[in-house]
Amino acid sequence: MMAVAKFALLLVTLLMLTHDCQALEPSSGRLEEDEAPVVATSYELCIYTIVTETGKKTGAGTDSAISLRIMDKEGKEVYFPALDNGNNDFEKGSIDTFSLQGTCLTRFCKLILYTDYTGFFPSWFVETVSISLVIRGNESQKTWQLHQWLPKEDDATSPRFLIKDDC
Ligand SMILES: [Ca+2]
Ligand SMILES: [Ca+2]
Repeated sequence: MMAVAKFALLLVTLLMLTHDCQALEPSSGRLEEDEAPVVATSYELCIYTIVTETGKKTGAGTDSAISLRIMDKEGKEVYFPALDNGNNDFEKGSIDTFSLQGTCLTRFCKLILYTDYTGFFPSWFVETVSISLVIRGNESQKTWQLHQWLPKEDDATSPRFLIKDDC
């Protein structure tokens, strides 16, 4: 009888401990509220498809080097220097597609575009930038509506980057 009582006590203690552990981890409950994220390991690389749309205004095109940084809510980021697909990119009225490899970000929400402001009439009028990637069959896609000059038209003193933060 003594052994049975001891076993019962042990069982009750274990149940209480398990309960305490759950109470100490509120974050495990929070995750369930979000849309089930596909979490990639930090060393995993993904293929990004980046599509830029250049405006049709006079001087909208550029031969400057355009670089791109995207970030997620946690501040994880991926940087693509000097986007180049082998063509004369970022010409007036054109749509350019770049396929690049980088650290997987599942829910990117911030974009920074940079220009080195070189070439003739270097200002670029960018309409949209779309970014998509697939992690284990799940696609993340976001289009930024920009519709602005980078930098401000023919103004060499204005910032040579633009930031869109939807985080
Ligand atoms: Ca231009
Ligand atoms: Ca160009």
